[in-house]
Amino acid sequence: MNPTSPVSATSFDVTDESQHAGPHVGPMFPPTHPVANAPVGTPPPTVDGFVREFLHELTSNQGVSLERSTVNDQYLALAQTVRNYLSARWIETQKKQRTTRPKGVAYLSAEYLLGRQLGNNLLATGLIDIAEEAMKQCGLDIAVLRAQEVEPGLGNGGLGRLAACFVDSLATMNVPCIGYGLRYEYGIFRQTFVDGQQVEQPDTWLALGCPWEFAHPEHAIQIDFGGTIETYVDADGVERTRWVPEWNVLGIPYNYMVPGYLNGRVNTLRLWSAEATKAFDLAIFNSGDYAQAVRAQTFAENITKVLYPEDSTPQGKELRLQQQYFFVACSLRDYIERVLGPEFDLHELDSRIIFQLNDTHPVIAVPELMRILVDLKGFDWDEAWAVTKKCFAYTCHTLLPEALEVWPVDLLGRLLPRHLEIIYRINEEFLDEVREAFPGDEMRIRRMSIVAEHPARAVRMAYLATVAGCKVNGVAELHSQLLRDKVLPDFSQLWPEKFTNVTNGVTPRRFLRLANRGLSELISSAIGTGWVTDLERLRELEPYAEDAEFRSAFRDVKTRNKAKLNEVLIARDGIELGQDHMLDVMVKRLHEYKRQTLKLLHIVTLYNEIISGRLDPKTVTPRNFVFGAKAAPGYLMAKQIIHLINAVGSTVNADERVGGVLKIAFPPNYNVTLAEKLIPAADLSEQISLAGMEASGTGNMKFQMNGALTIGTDDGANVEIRRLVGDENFFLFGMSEPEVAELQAKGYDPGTYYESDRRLRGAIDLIGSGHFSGGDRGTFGSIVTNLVTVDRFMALADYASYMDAQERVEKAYADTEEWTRSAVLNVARSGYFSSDRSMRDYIQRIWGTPPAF
Ligand code: 26W
Repeated sequence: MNPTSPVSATSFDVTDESQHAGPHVGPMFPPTHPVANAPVGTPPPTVDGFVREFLHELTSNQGVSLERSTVNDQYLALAQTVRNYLSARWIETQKKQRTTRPKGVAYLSAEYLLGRQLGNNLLATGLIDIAEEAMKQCGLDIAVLRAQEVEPGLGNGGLGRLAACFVDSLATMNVPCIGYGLRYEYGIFRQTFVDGQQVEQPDTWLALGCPWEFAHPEHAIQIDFGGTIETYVDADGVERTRWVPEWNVLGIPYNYMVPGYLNGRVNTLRLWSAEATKAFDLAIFNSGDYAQAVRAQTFAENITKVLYPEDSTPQGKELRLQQQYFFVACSLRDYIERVLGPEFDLHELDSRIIFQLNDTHPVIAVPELMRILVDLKGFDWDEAWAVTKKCFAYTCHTLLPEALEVWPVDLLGRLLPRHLEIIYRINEEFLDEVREAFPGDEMRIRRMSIVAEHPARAVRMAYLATVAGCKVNGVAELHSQLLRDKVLPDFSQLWPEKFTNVTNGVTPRRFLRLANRGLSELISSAIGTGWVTDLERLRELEPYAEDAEFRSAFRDVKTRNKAKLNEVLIARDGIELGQDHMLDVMVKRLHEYKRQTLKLLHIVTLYNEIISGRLDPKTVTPRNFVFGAKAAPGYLMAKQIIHLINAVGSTVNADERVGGVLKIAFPPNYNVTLAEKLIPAADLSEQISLAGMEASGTGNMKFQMNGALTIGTDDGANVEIRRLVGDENFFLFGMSEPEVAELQAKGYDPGTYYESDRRLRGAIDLIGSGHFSGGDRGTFGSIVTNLVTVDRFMALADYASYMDAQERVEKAYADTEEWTRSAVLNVARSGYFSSDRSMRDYIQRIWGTPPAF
């Protein structure tokens, strides 16, 4: 035991979630009684009071009695009850804000991958125990009600989940923030497998009703598109430009509450939904062609119909540009006209707001603000530009060249003619500045132009964001460095002070406190509950790594989390994992740069060595390999890799020679809800992208926080994770980024690795032989050919080193006590990866927003 904070053995006795329901269990988290921060006059919530409110909601909102109610009725009534507690605090927050008028952050993001809301909102209000007991008194199991919620999957992956973590942290830190985005009617597709192949189903997340949104159709905003521009002379004799648009739609705001953790603050997330304007209705009445007019109405509503499921290769689709302009135009108008109001002097705009651009998706906001100031508010150009430059900051989330958005000039000109004209002028003046700094360097001018000439004229949105933004940041140290040196080198040379780094983080409320109740309680029993809002305090766990009793309790938590995961996978997909196996998890979008194939090569090698008699399965560490990944529907190679994972899975799982020591599971439809089950159960976290490709990664942080050890390359935030946990608590492998660059420069030939490594060749040949495809060599032929001849992301070059690292993993795992020691240290050193710290960095380095009401 650590002498400074003696903890009795029994206090490590971590019980199962369901056993914590009763009132007898002392609250580990004195969910500081919600009344502590409730608005004045709010009665203290009691179990009885909660039951009454719940039953009231059930009858008045759902119109059913408890006896006749469905699980959906019960879920909606419970959500409504919680929402009532929150909305009082929400109104209070807004009231205070209207009086103090602090500077705030407007986070502009096309994606928010929120995950389920009920659990999070219960946690934030301190109502978990009361609600649990209240439901019990009604004869209901709150876990069943929580499982009824369909998560709002309004994002693709890392970027959207990051936005959700950031708004959670800002609310918890008492920073005024409004999140703006799109309310897609269909979020990220639901993934199913048919014969091992991905089939996409629509995500009908709104079908059973969403109790968390507040629609405000009365605050609709009209957004224009198309048409032409004209010049005219205003009353003062000044020549001005005006946009004469051709068509328009309405933006309807839907508000969502973003509660801080037990602090009484509730910020707002405002998502926009597109509807047809009255003009369409009129057209329907006046038109001889009724059907055509109704089609026109549907056309308007298409804008927010569906989230584009591509998460790295922009398709340049017109509808996507419509989405982007639609949501930022709504958001700017909303902030300027509704939040600030007509009296506000827009010369001072930067004293009240900073618009943070979450990647390039909202960058069309830059010319939109210029248009508002110049065309609508009568600013002269220089004045408007001076304001605009102070109000935007840009975060880049990628390094893949194909992920950098460009919009063809003809498309932009057709949809937003005035904006294109404004972009041209921004570019002209910017290039003058470059000419002045680098006289006679025409190559540089061409390289830096916001408007690319080849292959077709197009606007480079990252350049526009860099020119307009007061700051540009990458999302991990290595990424920010590469952003400066490789993606935007000319810009960082011109404006070195513009560039900065903010390493990503994740919210410990959702990903530790809520997802891993067992570990949370163990931690709190040792160091108290302060870590939930001050994650660096996890450091105080370090001495407990040396404490055998603590380690044993820590292992018990893992074991229980694995058992829970088993239950979930059996119920959800009929998947049974091996008992007492190491849990090795790779969950993330399917992309070649992330190298799911490298993971497969490891598995297929082990399998091949076993069935060829070279490896005795009894000497292999029993392992469950769990994958979770969605492929963009149009990304064929990614879909084939999914097919291959499933094929390898069914073959290996069924092969008796393996004796069950290798088990492969690929539950479909990986999402936030499943992540919350998988991550707390994991022993090993796979973060194996080619160095220099993964901007940051955030799954890596969630695994570390939950006590998994990482096997990973020196890429993205892995670099910082390894530095913090120490080499001895991290399985590093593979080339470093400079080594990758060097190999690329000298010419990479995957064939040489294939030829010279027997095990590698064996694994690849086994796939090529049709062993996993009923003897058909064609099925996975293109994966094999691609690996052996192209291998853009150098899986073969890192294979040997990866296999080595996996052997180190096996050895380390065999020493249970040492492994647990490492796992505890991983948790203790994960404090830096709280999104609260990321937010502090944004505040200090970019926003200058003092946390205030
Ligand atoms: C279709 C165009 C497009 C292009 C890029 C859509 C989406 C993107 C995103 C920038 C991809 C993305 O989600 N990037 C991830 O952002 C995370 C949060 O910063 C990082 O942790 C991941 O490393 C990065 O891949």
